[in-house]
Amino acid sequence: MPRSEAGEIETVVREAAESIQSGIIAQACGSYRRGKATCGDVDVLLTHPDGKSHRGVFTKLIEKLTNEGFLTDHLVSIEDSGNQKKYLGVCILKGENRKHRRLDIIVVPYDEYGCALVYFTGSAHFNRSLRHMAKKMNMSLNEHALKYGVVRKGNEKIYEGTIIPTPTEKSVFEHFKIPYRPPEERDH
Ligand code: DGI
Ligand code: CA
Ligand code: CA
Repeated sequence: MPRSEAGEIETVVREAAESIQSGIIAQACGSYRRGKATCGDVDVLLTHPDGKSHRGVFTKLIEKLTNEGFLTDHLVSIEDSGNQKKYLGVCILKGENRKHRRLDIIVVPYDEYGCALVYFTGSAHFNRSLRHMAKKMNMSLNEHALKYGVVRKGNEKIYEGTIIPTPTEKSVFEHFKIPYRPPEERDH
C-alpha cells in the first residue's frame, strides 16, 4: 500500500487508543517508520508514558476497532512471555475502493518502549546486526530489553545478564557506543 494509506491506518488506531486512554503514544513502526514509499503492512506500537495506563488498552482497542468495522479479521492475539501484547489482523479504511490491509498492533510497557521501538522499526536485518554487536559486547538485545554481563557458552546463555535502562531509542545506540541511526537509514 502507499505510505499515505499506512499513515491513515496509524491515525485510526491512534485516535481509537486515545479515546480509550488519554496520553497514549501510538507510532507506526516497520517499513513505514523507515520512510518507505510503500508498505506491506502496518505495525502500530502503543505505550503509555505513565508506565501503567497501557494495561487494559489492548482488549478494549481491538473491541472498539472491531465494532467500528475497521478490523475485519483477527489472525492472532499473543501475550508473550513478558508484558507485551501483540495482535495480528486485517483492517479496512472507510470509503470507496478501499482494500483490506494487514495490521499488527503491539502494546508494551513504557520501560520496554526504547527496545520495542528499535525492534519493531527494524529492519529485521538491522536488528540482527545489533544483536550480533550485543553478543560481541557480552550484552543481549531483544524487543523487551538490553542487558549487560551476559555469559554465554557456545550458543547457550549461562547467565541472563542485568537489564540496562533504555528510556529512549537513542539510549540503546549510546550503550552500543555507536552514533544514532535514524529509521530511514536502518535497512542494513
Ligand atoms: O517490512 P517491515 O515492516 O520491516 O517488516 P515486518 O512488518 O515483518 O516487521 C516489522 C519489524 O519487526 C521489522 O522491521 C523488524 C521486526 N521483525 C519482524 N520479524 C523479525 C523481526 N526482527 C527480527 N530480528 N527477526 C524477525 O524475524
Ligand atoms: Ca511492516
Ligand atoms: Ca508486520
